[in-house]
Amino acid sequence: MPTPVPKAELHLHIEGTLEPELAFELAERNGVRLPYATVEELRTAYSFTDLRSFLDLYYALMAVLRTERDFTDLAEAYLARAAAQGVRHAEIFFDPQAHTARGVGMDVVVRGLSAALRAAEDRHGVTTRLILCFLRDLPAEEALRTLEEARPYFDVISGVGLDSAELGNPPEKFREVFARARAAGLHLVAHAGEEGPPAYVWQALDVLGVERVDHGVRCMEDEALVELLRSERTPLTVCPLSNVRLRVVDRLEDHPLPRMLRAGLMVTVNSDDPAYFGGYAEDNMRGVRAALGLGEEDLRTLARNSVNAAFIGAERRAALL
Ligand code: ES4
Ligand code: ZN
Repeated sequence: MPTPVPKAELHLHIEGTLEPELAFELAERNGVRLPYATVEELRTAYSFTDLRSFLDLYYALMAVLRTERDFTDLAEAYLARAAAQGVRHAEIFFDPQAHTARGVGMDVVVRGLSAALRAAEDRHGVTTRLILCFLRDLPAEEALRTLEEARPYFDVISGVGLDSAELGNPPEKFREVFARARAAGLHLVAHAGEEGPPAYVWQALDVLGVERVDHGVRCMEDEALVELLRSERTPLTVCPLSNVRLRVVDRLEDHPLPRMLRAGLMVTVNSDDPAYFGGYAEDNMRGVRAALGLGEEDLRTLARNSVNAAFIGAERRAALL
């Protein structure tokens, strides 16, 4: 691969970095039986047609993640790949409810992940943040309980987000939990406008008070919303390969990214669940360059936006720009 452009990754689910090879290795180590005979058979299953079929496999495979070491190995494998793709700073989502529901403790998840994150700066020159995501298809009370369970770890958790099945689970459902996270000094982001309508993006901004919108591509259906996002310079963490795999767009060639850039939106390019969607950060950059005819100037803008939208201090920002 030619030298990738230095950038920040701001939309990455650590559980979505589980490659079939590591899934088998962890299954064996933990005595978990996977309903697939070979790595190839599992790799074949990593192809779906919508968010629901993706999420079904994504949650099922988490059964192999049991110990602190498993979470450390998962994050370490991701950080090595990310560094090789020019990622200099990574803000990493995790889904604690998908683990605590299986009897794996918050302590195991957070301590396992943060061990890998702590080592990443020395090992790879990659700085990191950890963002706790609430599963929006579960009741708001469970999100509140999860936030309280995570409170002892707020020193290593930078923010909260909102993910999983969007339709029928609008941001306003999580008004109280986001207010509480804000009061604790955490950063706020939310998935909105991926499969959900522009109204969900409005709610994420107005009701939850998010600083960035994850995906947000459907904002393009609402002129007033585009104008607000543009004038406020609200970052949108767009995930092109994910949008193709989950049929948010039919083909990469149809992706609204160039229109979003021309509209003056602060867009960034990210990988979402790279083990499942066919590529890591630079693969997404190369994909949009090839399919959408973006030039060097656009690619520099996307990389610069990612650094400017990161939850980092002035000194690290200056070092990355
Ligand atoms: C996700 Cl692509 C996507 N959308 C919503 N929730 C998610 N969790 C992991 N990947
Ligand atoms: Zn996502």
